[in-house]
Amino acid sequence: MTGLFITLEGGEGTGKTTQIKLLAEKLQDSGHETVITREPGGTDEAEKIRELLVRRDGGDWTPMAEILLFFAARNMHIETLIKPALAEGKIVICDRFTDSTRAYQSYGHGMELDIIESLVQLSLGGFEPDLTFMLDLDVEIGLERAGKRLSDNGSNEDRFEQLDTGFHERLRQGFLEIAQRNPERCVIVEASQTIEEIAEEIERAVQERMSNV
Ligand code: T5A
Repeated sequence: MTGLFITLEGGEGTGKTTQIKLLAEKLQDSGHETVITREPGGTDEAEKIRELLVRRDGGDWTPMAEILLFFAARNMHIETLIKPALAEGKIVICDRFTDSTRAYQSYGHGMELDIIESLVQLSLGGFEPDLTFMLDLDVEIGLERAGKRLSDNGSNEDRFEQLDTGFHERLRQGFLEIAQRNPERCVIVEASQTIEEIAEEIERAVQERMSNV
């Protein structure tokens, strides 16, 4: 028996974390063993790499060093957490995955997409999610929501949100293009709907996917 690997993707404040919790609750209520995880991070080792990425202490990684850190964390994450959980038939729901590297590091920061695709092959053996939800939202609304979430939670992560609107518009476009190129895996979700409407849409798509497996 093999499980199902679901990822939620999108720009800042699009509601990924909110929806992951709701989806996991629904799946657990209907008897599915579910694992929630996130990137960068998800395992002890990968969370240490997350620390390196989110807090620069005044220094900076070169773009290539940054990408290699994301893939080092991802390799640990899939080998020690994601694949073993899937092998036990669990549903793994991950907050961001390789599509975030494609969107942020390539569409946002300009790294060649071919380099990222080579690293997917080299470090992950081409491993991809079974199902990806791309939460699409107006950039200004997303940044406003993300800002509110940070001030409510008192987060001390400071690295990623501080980029200009043009960067976030490129990200949004990037996620949409990735979804259009991978229609068998990706579902675009209009994230300006209410939390409940989005949750229903996601749950329906997951049920449909499970009934087709
Ligand atoms: N990164 C990551 C890369 O550059 N490359 C990579 O390869 C990877 C994996 C990680 C950062 O790392 C970068 C991208 C990121 O900058 P993170 O910790 O994952 O950051 O944080 P974000 O994903 O950026 O978290 P966000 O702040 O964007 O939040 P979410 O999870 O999208 O949104 P959520 O659910 O926390 O909601 C935000 C607020 O909006 C409200 C919520 O209640 C909350 O207050 N909200 C809604 N309000 C109205 N209507 C709705 N439908 C709502 N849904 C949620």
